[in-house]
Formats: sequence, C-alpha cells, structure tokens
Amino acid sequence: MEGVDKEKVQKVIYEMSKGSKYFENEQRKEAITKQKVEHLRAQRAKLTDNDISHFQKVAENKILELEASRDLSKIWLHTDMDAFYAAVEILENPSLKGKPLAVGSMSMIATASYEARKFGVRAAMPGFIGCRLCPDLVFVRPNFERYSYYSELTRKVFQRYDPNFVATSLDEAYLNITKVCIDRGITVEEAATELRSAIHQETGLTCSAGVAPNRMIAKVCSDINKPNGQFVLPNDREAVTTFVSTLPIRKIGGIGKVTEQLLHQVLGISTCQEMLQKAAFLCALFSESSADFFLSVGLGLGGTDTPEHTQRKSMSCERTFRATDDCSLLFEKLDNLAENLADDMQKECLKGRTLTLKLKTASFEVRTRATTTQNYINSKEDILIYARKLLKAELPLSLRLMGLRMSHLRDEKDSSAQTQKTLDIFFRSYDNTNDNGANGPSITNTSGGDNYYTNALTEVNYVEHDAGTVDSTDHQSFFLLEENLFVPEGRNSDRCSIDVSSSNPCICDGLGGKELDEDTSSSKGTDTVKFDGHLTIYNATTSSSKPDQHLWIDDYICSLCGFELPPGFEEERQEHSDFHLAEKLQQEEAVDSTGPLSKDRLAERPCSTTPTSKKLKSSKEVKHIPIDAFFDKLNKNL
Ligand code: DCP
Ligand code: CA
Ligand code: CA
Repeated sequence: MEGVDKEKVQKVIYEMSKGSKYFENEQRKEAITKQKVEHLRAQRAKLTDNDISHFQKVAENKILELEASRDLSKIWLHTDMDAFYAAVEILENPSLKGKPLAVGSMSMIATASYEARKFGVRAAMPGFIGCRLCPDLVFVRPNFERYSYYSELTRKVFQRYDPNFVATSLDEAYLNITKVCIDRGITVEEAATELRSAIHQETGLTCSAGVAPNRMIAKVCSDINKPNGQFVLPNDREAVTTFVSTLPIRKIGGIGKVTEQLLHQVLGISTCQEMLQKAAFLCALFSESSADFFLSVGLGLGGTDTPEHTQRKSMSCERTFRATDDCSLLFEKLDNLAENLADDMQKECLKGRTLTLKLKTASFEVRTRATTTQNYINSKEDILIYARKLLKAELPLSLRLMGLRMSHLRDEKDSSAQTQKTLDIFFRSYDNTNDNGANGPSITNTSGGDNYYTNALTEVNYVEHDAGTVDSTDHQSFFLLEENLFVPEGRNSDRCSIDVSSSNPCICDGLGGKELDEDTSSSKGTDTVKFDGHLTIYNATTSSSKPDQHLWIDDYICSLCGFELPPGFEEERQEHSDFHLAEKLQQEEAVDSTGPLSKDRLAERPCSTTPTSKKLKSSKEVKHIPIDAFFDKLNKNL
C-alpha cells in the first residue's frame, strides 16, 4: 500500500457507498462494538486490587503452561501465490502485463494486479469504485477452472516437500519441511528458494513464502517479502519473541477489526507482546479460551503438528438472492436448500438431529432459528418438515439470504449406528404422526448475531452421540483443540489449573446475556476432508459440490478460502461470510453474459472456458451490488 493516496481512496469509497444498506449496517456494527468497548471498560473499572492480583497469578500460570508447550523442533513453511487470479490471467494473456488489472466485475473485484493496487484498487472492492480510483482499470472475468488448474500444479510441487501438506485455499498451503531439510541436508532458506523456483518453473507464477517454527507465525512471515520473496524466522525462542514484540495484533489470523478495536480501546494493546503485559486483564475480562489464544499470540506460539483428519460435525448450505418478501419464492428457495443439504448428507451417508435455519434480512440482520428432531434425518422431505416450520414462524419478512445447517451428525456407515437405524424407523413413524403435536421439535431462536444455538438447545441430552466430541456448550475448550492451527498442541482445557469462569463472574460482557467470546454452532462445523493422502481444506472450486456452502472447518478455517478465524470471533466471521456472499454474486455475474462491463474495459480472453456452475440458474435473481466486508479488508490494508 506504499505510495497509495489513502485519504483520497477513503474519500472516494465513502462518497460512493454512503446511504447504502451496507453503510447502514456498518454503522450498526460500529455502534455494537462501541457498546462492547464501553461495557468492557466498565468491567475493567470494577476490578479490585484483589481481583487483579488473583488474575495476575492465573495469567502467570497460563503463561508458564503455554511456554512449557513451546515446540521448536518443527519447521513450517507457508506459501501464498502472488496476486493469484490476476497473475494467472496475465500468464494466459501476456498483453495484460504491466496494466492495472482487476479480476472480477463492476459489482466486485476478486483481486487486482500490483499495478492496480497502486491506485487503491483491491480485492472485495466493487468494480465501479475501482474504475473511479483507476480510470484505466482493465477487467477480466474470473475463470475458476483456470485457477484450480494452476492450484493443482502448485500442489504437485508441495507434495515433493511435504506429502502431508495442508492446503488452506487455492493459493495457499502449509508445509512441514523439517524432514526434507534433514534428509537432503539443505537449509530452510535453500528449501524455500528451491520450492518457490520449482513453483515458478511448473506454473510460470510467483509465490511468496514464510518459514517459522509454527504455522501461525509462518503465515505472517510469508507476507513480509511479498511479492516473489521469502522470510525465514529462525527456530529459536528469542527470534520468535523478538519478532512478536513489535508485531501488530491485526497481522495475526483470527484477530479481526472488532477484536483489534476491543483490545486496543479497552486495554491499549496494539502489538502481540502487549498481550503478555496485559495478561491479567485478558484473563479477567475474556473467556478462558480467548485469553489462552491471546496469550499464545503474545508468546508467538501456534500449531506445530500436522492437523489430523477429524470427523465432520455439521453440514450446511446457504443461498443468496435479491431481497424478497414473496413467501412462495422463499419457500421455493427453502425447498432447494433442503434438496441440496439432503443430497450432500446422503452422499456422505450422514444423518443429523439438529437443523438450523439461517436468515439474513433485507437490512442485513442475521437471525438463526434452530430445532431438534426426534430422530436422525437426511431426506429432503424430513428436512423440509422442520425447515418450513422454522421459516413460517418468521414470516412476513424480506430476506436476502437463507441457509440450512444440520449438526449432531451420525455416520450411517458406522456399524455401531446400526441399532440406532432401527430406532430411526420407529421415530420416523412417531414423527410423522406427531408433526404438529405438543411433542414437536423444540425451537430455539437467536438474533442479531450469527448464533445458531443457545445453550438451552445444546443441553438437550444427546450425550450418547456427543461423547468424545466437543459439545457446543463447551466453548471454553475450543482454542485448546489439538487441531487448531493457532494453538500449541498438547493443550487441553482439563489441564488448566484454575477455572477462570467460576472464579470470577466478570468474564461475561453482559451484552444480551452473552459472554463476549461465546461460541456458536457456526464454529462447530468440523469439515475436514482427506484427498490423495494429504489434508486438503476444501474450497468452493475443488471439492465442494455446492459452491455456496460455507463452513468453518476444524472450527477455525473457512471452507471457501482457507481464512483462519477461531471460534468466538463471531462478528469477524459474519463479515467474512458477507465477503463470500459478495464473492458469490460476483461469480454469478461472471457467468451471466449480460453483465454490465463495457467491451472496452473487458480484456479479451484468448481461450475462454465458461465455468460450468449450478449458479447459472440463479444469476438472474441476483442484481443488487454487495459491498459487504469490503471495508473490513480496506481498513486492514490502509
Ligand atoms: N480472492 C477473492 N476475493 C477476495 C480475496 C481474494 O476472490 N476478497 C481470490 C483472488 C485472489 C486469491 O483469492 O487472487 C488469493 O487471495 P489473496 O488474498 O492471497 O490475494 P492475491 O493472491 O490476489 O494477492 P497477494 O499477492 O496479496 O497474495
Ligand atoms: Ca492467499
Ligand atoms: Ca495470494
């Protein structure tokens, strides 16, 4: 962003977006953040000297425990392709080289070439704003098949360095290069240089790499010498702690705009190391899981073991459309969603017992309504029985998004489930006869956030099924899951010596009775899929049959792009979902030949392949210009 006239960019964006629904919603969110800040400040003011010295001890113990888990024996490399979509397009059409290029549409830009970025044009920005900032901006429509193709080529290279590499999006992956360095007697610098040049050789594209003792830091490092560069942080404690001492917290995956504001405005924290200085307050004001995460960040700790294949815990699909209050249209969309969900569940031989309906109103308010079913279900008809009830209770309402999510899953392939199958048949007949009766499903409502359940619902006793998995009510332990990329392995909430939540009531923020970092079921989706022996975090183009499916894999990785956002950061998650919503529309527009791009702006495509997408069906119904989440990205970059 050097050399960009930030003030001018901000002014143009402000002028062009003010008055929009996005803008109003943004203001509403800001007001909520302000409220949270005020509340936390009040909580902080209430802490007595005794409280503070108590939490100082809690924090010291935690830090000792975390420090003891530090593992410096692994070398992680994070790679990220440079201006990925734009670079692919330039490769395919060299006449675009050197031009300010945007991949996307007038509604939304997916990425911009570095030449265009100099004008302030960037990802998630509506194209019409891009044009205002850079009058010579050239557009290319996205071609996802092409990006998948090049992504596959990079993965073949990754395979040579770490057969268990973890791909987190089309253009990003984590590689444990410890073994390859030892086996071949090469330094980590050599490994990184070699890998980058192999990628260049195989694809003609450049990438950047970061090397560090854990994934969290490796990701930060890959951004340091971008584009076409690398940065290696030595595997020693001092190097890591020095590195984080001045590192702005926002650089850490999982710390979004809201968290950044809370930490800064309530505790004056801007750098990672300041987390340690304010450790007592973090323990006093935040949930144990969040405090653990923050302290890990302060110590520069992050995931070091290769994440294991974990069992899927939820399945969902959602759909965006032009805002409508037409009931028959809404029920029709619900029907489609139920069909999609049923298809997916049946393909994976899964049945579930908790169905959640997610709604986004015309004014961007998100509501969720959940219901528990008597039996495990996965047919469209069964899903619809419950889904229709949930939706009916909300109408009349103007909606722009609907989603269905099934959790409390059971694998039908699992032989231990066979007995239950028999019971299912029993329950099915029970359900059919009691559909409208007093024994119908229990319904739990939440609104204003992306909260899929309340504890009341999750406490309904399915202990038998949940044994061995993390229960929805157990949000305290989420940051401690071994699979978590951010948190050192081997940590477990049982090992925490002091239970902060019971020792002091002030960890609740009191806003709507919710704990500040309260977890919700959107973060329970553990959807990790193993392909070809290595772990692939799946994304829209490579492995999901429903490109509009949005899940949080392993509770922190976005299934669509690999962005990492730990549980508890619900607002950031919401913003992130909004971003995909916008992205999706952009894709839909890309397959709509009647798009608004004028011919002279649209770069010629040398060998165009039209993406085959189910979304073709819906391209007509999507007309509004979504600029959600754009400001989030913008604020981060400015
Ligand atoms: N992408 C998108 N919409 C966004 C962000 C990204 O569609 N809001 C797509 C286009 C990008 C690709 O994902 O090319 C990878 O995203 P990155 O954030 O890694 O950005 P780039 O690779 O484009 O640029 P950089 O060189 O900064 O990594
Ligand atoms: Ca990336
Ligand atoms: Ca990239």
